[in-house]
Amino acid sequence: MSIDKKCQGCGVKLQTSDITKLGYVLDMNHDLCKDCFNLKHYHKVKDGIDTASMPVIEENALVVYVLSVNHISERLKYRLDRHFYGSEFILVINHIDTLEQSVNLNRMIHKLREETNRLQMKWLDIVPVSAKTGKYVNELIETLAYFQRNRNIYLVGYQNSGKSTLFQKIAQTNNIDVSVLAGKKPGLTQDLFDIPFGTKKLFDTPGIYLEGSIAEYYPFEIYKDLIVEQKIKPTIFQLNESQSVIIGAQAIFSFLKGGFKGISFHFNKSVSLHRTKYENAYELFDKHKGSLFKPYNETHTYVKQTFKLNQDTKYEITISDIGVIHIKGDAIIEMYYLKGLRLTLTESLY
Ligand SMILES: Nc1nc2c(ncn2[C@@H]2O[C@H](COP(=O)(O)OP(=O)(O)OP(=O)(O)O)[C@@H](O)[C@H]2O)c(=O)[nH]1
Ligand SMILES: [Mg+2]
Repeated sequence: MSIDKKCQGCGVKLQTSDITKLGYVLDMNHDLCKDCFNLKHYHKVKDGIDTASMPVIEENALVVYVLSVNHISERLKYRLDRHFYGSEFILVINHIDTLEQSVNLNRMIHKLREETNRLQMKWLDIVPVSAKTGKYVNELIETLAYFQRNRNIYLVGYQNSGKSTLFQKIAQTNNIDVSVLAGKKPGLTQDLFDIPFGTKKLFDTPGIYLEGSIAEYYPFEIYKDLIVEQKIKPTIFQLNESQSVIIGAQAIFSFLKGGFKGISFHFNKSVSLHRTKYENAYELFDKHKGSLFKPYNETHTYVKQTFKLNQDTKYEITISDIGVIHIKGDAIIEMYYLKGLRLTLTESLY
């Protein structure tokens, strides 16, 4: 007789037959699969991303859409508010501890509200939090309790948005022990986890795959230092037309037209920012890729795109989960970046 047993770290079904497949354990007495064991005890993560889509949840739930500020430009990719039949929705903006002190959260929420009103998206509330530091988590718990109305609550969102970290924090606040693991590998959680909450339950769910993540290009040991997870002190370059900034080996930003501007780059310290003349940029990059401009992989290819930015609008160029560039129009810019890497140009929310 075989007994189904789930890994307590990620929720995958445990198995003893194939070491190369998910859920492997030496014997069924173990509670963590091989991957979660390595993560928990050695901070080692297996490469490769699970491309899961929407989690399956019951009808008439209270859905908490956990959106990291790292993914804020992707907020409308899926209309989650239409996806889960009969449910109501709360929007949680996570990772706010990574934003600069000067960011006005109220203004950001106001802009999000305006946008969602325009699109007739119905959020019961929009709550900013830091799952990591616990900031505003008590306020969120109060909001959830207020809107729960005898329903199960589900934390839903992109991979790496911080659902499991938030789940742990809420559990901890209520003195409940949970085993689910959190970490920088996108797609860590593989199945539902639950704790009692109010009259019913709170569920953590597997994240929704967001393509073009930096984790698709490098092994964990490299991409873990590129993903934004701590407060970023932006670098502001005063650029003239025809100047470029080489961003690690991931991208080249070129300011083609627009006079003289202060342009801010929000990247981890581990990503080098190298300013140069546009006419030299590509040659310089080719010459020093792999040495000055890292991490470089010779199998990677790049694409080039030009954008026209309108006057009186502040823009945000988001390069996957590694950083953002803020620039005011009007301007013409060129972006050269890893083919397939997620790159978005949106109006800035802050
Ligand atoms: N700075 C910061 N980091 C956070 C915050 N919340 C989560 N993280 C980090 O983000 C990474 C991903 O967190 P998880 O909680 O595993 O994300 P998830 O949404 O459960 O991811 P999947 O299970 O893959 O869907 C981890 O390294 C966390 O430490 C936050 O509020 N601030
Ligand atoms: Mg998770």
